[in-house]
Amino acid sequence: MLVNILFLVSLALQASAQTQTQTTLPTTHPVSVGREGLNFEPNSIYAKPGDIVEFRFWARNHSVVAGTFDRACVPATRGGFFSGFIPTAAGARNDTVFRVTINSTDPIVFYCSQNTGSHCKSGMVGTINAAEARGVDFYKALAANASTAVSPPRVFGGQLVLSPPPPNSSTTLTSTSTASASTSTLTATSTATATGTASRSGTASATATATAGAGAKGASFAGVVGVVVAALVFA
Ligand SMILES: *[C@@H]1O[C@H](CO)[C@@H](O)[C@H](O)[C@H]1NC(C)=O
Ligand SMILES: *[C@@H]1O[C@H](CO)[C@@H](O)[C@H](O)[C@H]1NC(C)=O
Ligand SMILES: *[C@@H]1O[C@H](CO)[C@@H](O)[C@H](O)[C@H]1NC(C)=O
Ligand SMILES: *[C@@H]1O[C@H](CO)[C@@H](O)[C@H](O)[C@H]1NC(C)=O
Ligand SMILES: *[C@@H]1O[C@H](CO)[C@@H](O)[C@H](O)[C@H]1NC(C)=O
Ligand SMILES: [Cu+2]
Repeated sequence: MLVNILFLVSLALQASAQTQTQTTLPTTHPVSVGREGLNFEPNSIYAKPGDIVEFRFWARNHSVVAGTFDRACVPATRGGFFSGFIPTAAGARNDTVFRVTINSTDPIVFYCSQNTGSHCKSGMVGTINAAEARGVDFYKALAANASTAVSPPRVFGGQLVLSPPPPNSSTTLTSTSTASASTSTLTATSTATATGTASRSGTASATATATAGAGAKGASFAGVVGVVVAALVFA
């Protein structure tokens, strides 16, 4: 097993004058749909209000629907979202992504409603802000008992946006980190992107940590310095 570690240090400087008591920049959470079989990756997402969960569709013909813990593979009766079906050529990622804005920290479950191949029943499900005890494995077990998956009549609850993948995205990793300035009156966010290219096939993962320490109480804020260390491990 070959292990390569890439350290990437970046400085993020943000200067702003704040008049509100709290500011938090939104983060986008990418989710691959059907990239490696019938699953969402990641399938357990934690997002704060204002963040965006961006579903990126790979080969076959998948969808994403918000459901409930009450009835697996059936759409939520309040709120929710449905991307519609996004048929995609083999080995490709569709240029169209589906973006859902997160409005609260309430748990959300979602599934793929493709019945050709029983995607939901096969475990093509995920959660956002779910508790561990009632999380993706819990929903997966419920879904395994569902007979068919239900699609809402039309796309709603998010935006289909044209967002082509970068070249050779199959070997590109992106990690996003969030840093907070630790004062009682202020929160700031710095975002860093780490990109690595795998030199051989295998699984790869990236982690990033960020720290920030700056800030002033009251009405003005000088800046935030974020130091990001990303490690890419190729197996
Ligand atoms: C994708 O799946 C949906 C639902 O099963 C179906 O209505 C649609 O025709 C499929 N599209 C293609 C191109 O296969
Ligand atoms: C992307 O999805 C659209 C449907 O939203 C479909 O018409 C198109 O053929 C797909 N593109 C690729 C490259 O698969
Ligand atoms: C699935 O169905 C079986 C048989 O009806 C039942 O014993 C089991 O408890 C169910 N599992 C879940 C997670 O609902
Ligand atoms: C958040 O609110 C927007 C605007 O009303 C809505 O389109 C979106 O579907 C909501 N997000 C969720 C996860 O329900
Ligand atoms: C992507 O990488 C492969 C080798 O891994 C190379 O042959 C191909 O030309 C690259 N494509 C682009 C668009 O850079
Ligand atoms: Cu699917």
